[in-house]
Amino acid sequence: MPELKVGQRVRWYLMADASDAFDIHVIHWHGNDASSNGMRTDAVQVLPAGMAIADMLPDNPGIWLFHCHVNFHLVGGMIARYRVTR
Ligand SMILES: [Cu+2]
Repeated sequence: MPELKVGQRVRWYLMADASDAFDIHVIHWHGNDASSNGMRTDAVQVLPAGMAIADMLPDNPGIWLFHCHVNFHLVGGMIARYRVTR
C-alpha cells in the first residue's frame, strides 16, 4: 500500500498500455485531491498508451481507495488502497 504523509508532495505517474485501443481509464482517488493538467481534481482520464501526471499534497489522513472508475475495470481488480498519515 502506498504510504503518504500529510503535507508531503507526491507525484503519481499514471500509464495505460496499448493492448486494447478502446480501454480508457478514469483513475479516481478517494479522500484527497490532486492537480493534473492545471486542474484540481480527484479523477484523471488515461487513454490507451497514454500517460498522465497528478501531483497531490495530501491533507486528509486515513486509508483511502484508489481505483479506476470504469466499472468492469473496477470489478476486474483495478482497485487499491493508499494510506495518509500525519
Ligand atoms: Cu480502467
